Amino acid sequence: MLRFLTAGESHGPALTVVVDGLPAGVPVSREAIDADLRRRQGGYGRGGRMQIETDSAEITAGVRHGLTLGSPVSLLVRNRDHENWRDVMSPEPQPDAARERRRLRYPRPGHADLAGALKYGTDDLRNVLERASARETTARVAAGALARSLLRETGIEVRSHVLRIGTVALPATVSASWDELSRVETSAVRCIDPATGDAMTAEIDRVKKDGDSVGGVVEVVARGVPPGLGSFAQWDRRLDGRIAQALMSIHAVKAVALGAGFAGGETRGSAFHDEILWSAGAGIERPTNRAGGLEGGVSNGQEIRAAAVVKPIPTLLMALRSVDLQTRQPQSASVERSDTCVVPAAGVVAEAMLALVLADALLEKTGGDSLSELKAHLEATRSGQRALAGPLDQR
Ligand code: EPS
Repeated sequence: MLRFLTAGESHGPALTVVVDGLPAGVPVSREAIDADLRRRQGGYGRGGRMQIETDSAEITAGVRHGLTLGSPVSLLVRNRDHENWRDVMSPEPQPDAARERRRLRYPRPGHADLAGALKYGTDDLRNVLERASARETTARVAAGALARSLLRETGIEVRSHVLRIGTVALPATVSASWDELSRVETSAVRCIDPATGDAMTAEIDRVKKDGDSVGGVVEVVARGVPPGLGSFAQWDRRLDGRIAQALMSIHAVKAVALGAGFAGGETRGSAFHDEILWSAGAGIERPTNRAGGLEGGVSNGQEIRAAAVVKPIPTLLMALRSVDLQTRQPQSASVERSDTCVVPAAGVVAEAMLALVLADALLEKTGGDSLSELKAHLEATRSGQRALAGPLDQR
């Protein structure tokens, strides 16, 4: 229902995203998009590039007087750094010197360099890494801000926080409450606990001093999600699978867990599943949420909770062993200016991806060409659900 495509190279002129399928009447503000772009640029451990960029989205289609028209929305974020790469990244033919100046021949273990070179049959890794770069997530966050705006209109909100950076983690028993999650906006590492946050920044400092990089784990949480999004009727309609794919598609993500995730493999059923209670005043209630708001591939009305493991980024000052693709001789991997840790930023990207998946699933459930039509359909759904499972006085 809601589709988006991004385009753009890391040091090219701009990133572009086209979002198709938003109903008419959704509020869109450049300030709100830019606020999310700013959050993605932040986080302790970023490198020099973020000092150059001040990401800001130009709205080039699909919005009139602050509201979507129902037509595709197109956003453009210019790369300021492109000024320094004009000839290297020029779409026009250039003298060989421009290509040679920033040619990369020594693939970085863990990056797309080698797999991309073999895929496209090139020994100039620049042609691969420019698009494989996590710079692309800028466009996803811009698209996510549109999805978030639609969701906000229906009472659905998405937040994220950092569970772990390297060896420093929140205790596994801590489940961040919705209010605690709002605190992370003032934390350099987007951690709910200031002491753990300080230990995380110290970990990043240590790693940076060694010329190394460090990964971590983020959790993304959505509340206000109505029951019944997604479907168990077909494998590819399951909301759990769609969320996992969206999060796994984020650069550097190596594992995704929904709710208690991997603990499900080591816990008995009686201690794992979330019991179903009912009271006249509150209707159906769930005392726990180990399922992460998803049962049978369908949202169950609880908070949706998903965690993603972000590997350490592959560009290391302390370069790993690699091979010169031209001479086949051993060679240390290429070193580009880079970040030490992108885990806090990955949380903001995860929010965008979750918002896009939820907006898609919501539109699938409600339909509606305009926001008011969507809201009316959603209210009819909610009222049916209250009659089935809500408090007695709402039947
Ligand atoms: C990235 C390398 C670095 C990061 C970049 C991702 O960029 P540069 O090569 O220009 O220093 O800063 O991330 C971003 C530009 C961004 O906006 O997040 C890479 O190779 O993946």
